[in-house]
Amino acid sequence: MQQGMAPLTTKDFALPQSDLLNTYVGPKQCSEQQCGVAPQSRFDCAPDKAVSQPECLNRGCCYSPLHKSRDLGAPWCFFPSVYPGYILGKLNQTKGGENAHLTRSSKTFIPQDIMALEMDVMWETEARLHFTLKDPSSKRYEVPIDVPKSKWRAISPMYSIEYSTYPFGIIVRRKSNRRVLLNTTVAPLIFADQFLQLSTSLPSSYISGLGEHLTGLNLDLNWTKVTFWNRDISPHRNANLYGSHPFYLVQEGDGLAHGVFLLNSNAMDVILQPAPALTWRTIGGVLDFYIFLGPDPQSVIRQYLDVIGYPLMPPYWGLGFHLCRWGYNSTAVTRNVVKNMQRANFPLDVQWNDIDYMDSRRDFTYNQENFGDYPQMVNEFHGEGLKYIMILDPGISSSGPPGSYKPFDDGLKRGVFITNQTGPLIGKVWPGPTAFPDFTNPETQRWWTENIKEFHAKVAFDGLWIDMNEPSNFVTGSLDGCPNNTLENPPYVPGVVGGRLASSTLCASSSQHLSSHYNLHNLYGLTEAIVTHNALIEATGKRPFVISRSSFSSHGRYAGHWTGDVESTWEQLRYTVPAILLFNMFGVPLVGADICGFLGNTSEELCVRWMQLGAFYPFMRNHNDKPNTPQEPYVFSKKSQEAMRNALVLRYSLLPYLYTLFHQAHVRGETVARPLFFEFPADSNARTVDQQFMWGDALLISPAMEPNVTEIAAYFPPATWYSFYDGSSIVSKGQYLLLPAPFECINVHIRGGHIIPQQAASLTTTQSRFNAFSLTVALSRDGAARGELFWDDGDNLNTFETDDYSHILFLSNKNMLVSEPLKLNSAIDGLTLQQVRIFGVPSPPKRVVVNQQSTADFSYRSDTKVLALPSLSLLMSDAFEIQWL
Ligand code: MIG
Repeated sequence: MQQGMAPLTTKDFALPQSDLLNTYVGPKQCSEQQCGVAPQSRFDCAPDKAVSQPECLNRGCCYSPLHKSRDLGAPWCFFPSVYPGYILGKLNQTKGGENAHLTRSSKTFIPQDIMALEMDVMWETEARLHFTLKDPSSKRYEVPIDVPKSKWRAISPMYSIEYSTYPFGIIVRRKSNRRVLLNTTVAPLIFADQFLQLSTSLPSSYISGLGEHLTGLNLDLNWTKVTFWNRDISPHRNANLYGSHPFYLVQEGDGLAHGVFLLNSNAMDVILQPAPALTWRTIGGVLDFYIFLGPDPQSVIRQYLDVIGYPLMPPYWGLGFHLCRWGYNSTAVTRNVVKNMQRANFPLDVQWNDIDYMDSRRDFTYNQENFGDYPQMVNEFHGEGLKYIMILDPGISSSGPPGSYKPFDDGLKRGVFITNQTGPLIGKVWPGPTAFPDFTNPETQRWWTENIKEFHAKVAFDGLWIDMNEPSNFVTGSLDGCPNNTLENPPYVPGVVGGRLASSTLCASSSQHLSSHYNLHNLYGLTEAIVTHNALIEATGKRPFVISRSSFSSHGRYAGHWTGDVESTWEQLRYTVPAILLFNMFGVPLVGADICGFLGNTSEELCVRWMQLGAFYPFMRNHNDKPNTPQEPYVFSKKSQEAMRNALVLRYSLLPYLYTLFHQAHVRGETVARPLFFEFPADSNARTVDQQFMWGDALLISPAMEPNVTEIAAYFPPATWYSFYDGSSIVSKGQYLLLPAPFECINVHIRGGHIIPQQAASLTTTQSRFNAFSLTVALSRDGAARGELFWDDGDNLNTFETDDYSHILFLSNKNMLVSEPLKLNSAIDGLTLQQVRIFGVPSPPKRVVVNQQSTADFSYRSDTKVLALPSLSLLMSDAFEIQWL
């Protein structure tokens, strides 16, 4: 089909002049036929309020009540199949694609329709299509993140585009199979000042994304409303949670996938319906859509990250175990925690403190009573090879007498806070009355950086934990409430918890440097993360490590995330798997949930199972709420401690592999923890699996997440899999298997064809980074495998960008394993390879040859078919060759 120029004949009819009336369209225009829409395909014509039949007809819509229980959620008042909308003007060819004007002659039922729009369609790359709809006559707010620009249109795009002239619509197909990926003709485009809506059909019902919400990996299309408005609320179903990622990925059903991103930070709803179809409904900004054609899931993510940015490279220590709780209320208690961990032989890299360290809960202070020797404590931790992180909240105490708290006095003078009509908006958080830094203001950025540097000069923290940055507020809007205006009370309020935009946060109409809080609210956490990331670089000169509760698209370039206040329940444990996978899809691979749960008391069994799963969270932290019984690993029975220690030791042994995965995420836009369907996109059984997951392309993790289980059913996509513990193999055609789920360990399998670099565990990564390496080689059916190691000094800035790293390939084929150092630097000097395990060696070798020399130092087990070389001493920096004959 001709690119971009082929109108749809069915929809392409001219509007009669007599219909160009600037009024509502009366019911007479809705013929019976136009209202004959199946319930699942109805698009809501009354999203703003409940309407009666006459009101509905007066909107020019169809009214037809439905059986309540059968069609629960389907609208009774819905758009007819043709509803007056925008007319597409002449398409002009541009360098990057095409451009046109859209006009409408009749108004909708929403106030302030924008009657003329400009559409820009940019064929940015072969796989990425970008289109915007804007108001050409007045500049509207746009999300201030850097996105790539392409000058020329892609020469052989994977997509073709068709337009419907009236009512305007756009149809995007996958050229290879003509599949319709996007079809906005299914419902009218509405573009009013505070109500922008676009609907599309979906080519399948397997849709993932649209975070942050408590959902499975696949979203429920049964009339679900997904609301974006960053909010401090413990993870609940159907609630807008801490972050916003208006991006989805669709598995098309035959292994192909595509993604759609709406770059818009306003309060928003997305409506999912069983047609299958979806409606984007935002209350500000512009419509700025990207479509990524993959064609496989991982490529879709890379293409999304090409737009929002690839994830940062975390420091090596950041992948170790982190321990925290609210209520470590003195240095003595905090030191004791570390001592107890060490005494019980639990690896621990990073000790944390919550707001307990602060003086009157104010940022950039510490209380002399219980934290008098705070700086010394942190130095001691450093002396033991540990790192240290503490919390910062954005709210700055505003109620002390002038001269008593410099961050506020200075900030006030410098105008760094979000304002209302009278001055800084004052809300209430932990320290009492607080002002809120406006991180979009360059002066605030300088002020925040100076405060971080000054505090760092006293307390040498290594990373920062930024909480409460939705931003959270204990009062609605401000201590003085909020004014009554259209930003506080827009004509349409998305389905936010609390029913008001200001609920649990700031007044929407408060002002920030770049725009109103109404527009910028969802960016508060992101902008704080960016500034904090930059400030840490200035303070430490090292790779920054920031964990933030609130986030928005592109967050992963600057920081990681934890999933907030999860309850210590089995159900919440299970939900953390899709949560971690979704954040990997959002480009935030540095993500974890509070191990053992945050809210409420944990139980010993839950905590053990959570530690086992948590050992496979890319970011691994145990954190607990203040009133709860303790849940540090050392408080439990010997048996449980043993199980937790096993999990920690396993994770630490896998850190070279995990670190390499983070490198691949950083340079290639990959995911670290990923759903099974990313690796097996054509396997229909894998589509919905979200109680198991993979690390990279090689490890399959199958956690036990129910009480009292001794077995679990785990899915094995078609491949050869080996138990990571003993190398026994499973050849799967794509089937569920019952696995023993002993209390002592988590099920982990390695996929045939892969090689995992490992290193013996120690109590910190400071030590373990010097231990001997080992390799686990899992041969494919045809006896081949490959793997790689990225290695560098672990916390210097930009080691990849400045070429200061080592990169080694491991290849196995035809009874031979070789290493190929592609690049070496001093970080790998002196490190040795001590052990190699080769899984899937069919028969006992007669001879094993290491670098041309026969060795007798090997073992072979005929039951598991594992060949082991237990005591090599090869330099990692030297190419080696191991043969078994
Ligand atoms: O209003 O700093 O999600 O991890 O322990 C609660 C105290 C504030 C919420 C965080 C939680 C943290 C807690 N914070």
